[in-house]
Amino acid sequence: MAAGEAAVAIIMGSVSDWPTMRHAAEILDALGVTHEDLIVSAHRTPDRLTNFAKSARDDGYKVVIAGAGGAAHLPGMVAAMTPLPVLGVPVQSRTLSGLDSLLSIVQMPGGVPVGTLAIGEAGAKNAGLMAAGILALSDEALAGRLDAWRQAQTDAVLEQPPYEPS
Ligand code: RP5
Repeated sequence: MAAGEAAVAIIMGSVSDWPTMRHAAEILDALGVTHEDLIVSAHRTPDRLTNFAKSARDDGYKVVIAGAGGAAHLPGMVAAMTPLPVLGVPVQSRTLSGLDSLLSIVQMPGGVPVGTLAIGEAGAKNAGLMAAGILALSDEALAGRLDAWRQAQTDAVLEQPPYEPS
């Protein structure tokens, strides 16, 4: 997707983050929200990070979802260089199960916000939903699709566990 066509940028520190971050992409697809998915590493591709973050608003993005694991500086560094809302997803790391990612992302200094979600798949999914919620504030059709998605989720909850015939 060319710059200017996607409402949401989903960026991640490594291709190894995609199995987590694809859950954000899937929610946005289900809600009809355009997104572009990019690998942008704070440590391995710092110039790519700077170029992305400094031009993100002019490129037409409205929300950035940033996922990273371990020493997860990506969401905070992007937030330092763009006024767009940045939603951070702590990716579950092998060594510390994502607690390192969570603390790296959530403990921003006052003045540079990153909206931090839960560790892993749930966080990525909720980042997609939150991005859609932000966009829905100025998009009635999307607000309707989001309401329908939530209603379907509610309708899918059983009132009782399914008993096995004995
Ligand atoms: C972080 O380091 C990435 O966000 C990823 O979660 C983690 C491991 O990256 P790889 O070594 O798998 O590329 O920068």
